[in-house]
Amino acid sequence: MTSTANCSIYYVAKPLDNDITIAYVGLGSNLGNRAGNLLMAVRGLMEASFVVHKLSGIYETEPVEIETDKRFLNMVAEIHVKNVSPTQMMARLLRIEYLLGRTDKSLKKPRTIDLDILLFGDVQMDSAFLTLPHPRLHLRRFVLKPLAKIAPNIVVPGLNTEVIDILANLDDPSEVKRWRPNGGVNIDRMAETR
Ligand code: PH2
Ligand code: MG
Ligand code: MG
Repeated sequence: MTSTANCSIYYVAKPLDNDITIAYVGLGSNLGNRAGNLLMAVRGLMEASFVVHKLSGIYETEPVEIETDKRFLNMVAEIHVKNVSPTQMMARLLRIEYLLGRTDKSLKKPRTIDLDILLFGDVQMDSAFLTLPHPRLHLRRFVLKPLAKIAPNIVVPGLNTEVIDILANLDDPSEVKRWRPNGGVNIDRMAETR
């Protein structure tokens, strides 16, 4: 048996990467193969060198403030970002939207895929191109419910309130239900997921 009694301590904690920012992206689709579009967007995020750290479950949601009666599938991703500014990140998201066939950017139209930065660390900014945190994040159940599953205790900059508390006091009556493939017929076979 080897003795370790006289060994010096060589475990040195790896220094934290200070240049990593945790961002949250909202994904939404209400046109075509909605679940396929969400997952192709996740793939697009990874191909664009974003580290997808967590994904919420997928929710089927009633359209809010938009001229369509087609229900959305929405989800939220936690992304670890390194050496990319919020504006650069948004540009990459727009490219993914475009590659997935979103050519009509009219605000009130159905969309194959919509990718919005909800939070980018504690950045607060307001430019013509991008507002952070997302200006309607705190009003929307279809964002807050999935976000609260993966980041309940994140404090939203500017509001200084945790996501879970914003959700608890929300008065958006729109329906947001967990969506499962195939109507959830094989739910008993699926692991408990977010
Ligand atoms: N996106 C909008 C407007 N309304 N409603 C739901 N349920 N889901 C969305 O993703 C959504 C919306 C603007 O981007
Ligand atoms: Mg949007
Ligand atoms: Mg958008």
